[in-house]
Amino acid sequence: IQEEALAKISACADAKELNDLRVFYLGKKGPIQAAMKSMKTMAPEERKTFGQVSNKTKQEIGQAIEEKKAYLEEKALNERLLAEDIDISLPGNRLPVGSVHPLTRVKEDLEELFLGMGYKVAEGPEVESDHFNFELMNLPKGHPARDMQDTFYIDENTLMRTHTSPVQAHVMLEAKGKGPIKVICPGKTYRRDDDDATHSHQFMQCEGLVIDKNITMGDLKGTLDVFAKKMFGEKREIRLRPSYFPFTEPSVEVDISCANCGGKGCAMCKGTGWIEVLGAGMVNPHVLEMCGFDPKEYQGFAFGIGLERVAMLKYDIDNIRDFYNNDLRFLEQFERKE
Ligand code: FA5
Repeated sequence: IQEEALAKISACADAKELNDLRVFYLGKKGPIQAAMKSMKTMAPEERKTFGQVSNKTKQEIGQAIEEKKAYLEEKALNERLLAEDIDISLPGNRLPVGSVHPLTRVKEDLEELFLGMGYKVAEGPEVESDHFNFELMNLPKGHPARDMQDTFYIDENTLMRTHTSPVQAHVMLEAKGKGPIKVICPGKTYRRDDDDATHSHQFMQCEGLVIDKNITMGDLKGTLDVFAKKMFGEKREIRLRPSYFPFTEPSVEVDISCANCGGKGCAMCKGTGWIEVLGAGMVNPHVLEMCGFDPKEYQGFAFGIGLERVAMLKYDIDNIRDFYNNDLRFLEQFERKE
């Protein structure tokens, strides 16, 4: 039996076959067990020897099976490792990588530009109080200029901020009447405007605020000039139009020549050749006062840039909705910055 078993174990080539052999030779219905049953009728001496031989046979077959099992397992592992061999010199598969959203890109470009001019970046809440969004901006309840910014109200005193200007008030109050202040505040803003090619009910602005002694309109104009040249290149023109904002006096609206039609007039610029990108002005002395600054000692200028408008000019995009539709064909055009 042992010879036959060992020969079969040695010839066996896979784990299942080996297990069948184990069950056959070492199991209850196997030939060894059958032989051991005949021990009952043997003389005691003979039974002893027979028992010893049987046990030894069982043990040796068991051991041969274990050894073969270990050998087969190792063989299988080696074969698998060989099959999975990785050639590290082969070129890798390129994983799809997203691109930076054009609005994020414009925001980062603005941050880089103004950080380079010594500004800090400040943030404020998108859900804002009426007090900060309007009252501290010189727009008390019932002020007609509130109509300029159609508002999503949450309750009587809480709203979705309509501009980034309330961050000005947060920064000034934190400074407790002590200048200088030089900050930009980029972020999301919300208005109940009808969506069209250049208006969205949710858009982004970047506020700028400078407070110091002896700040003039010349400083504002110089700063906007640097902004326009760095963002759009030397060729793009800007124009300042007198305007009105309750929080600045005097106030201006700043337009940049339309990239789409080169100033001739098209649908994007509504035939004017110019696109309004920001509002600005000298901080109204009343705002300075309400936010803890003495207007006799300090002056300041502020501006509020519409980020979508900047991105549209920069990348020749003719519909503001493209920023918010998440169409990959649009987004893929903006490759990742190195
Ligand atoms: C303001 O929001 C002022 N807070 C800006 C300001 C700041 C003036 C500091 C003076 C001093 P205005 O409502 O004009 O101003 O908006 C500023 C810019 O936001 C606009 O020039 C435009 O580029 C952008 N904008 C306004 N409404 C929308 C809209 N619905 N969709 C897209 N962009 C918009």
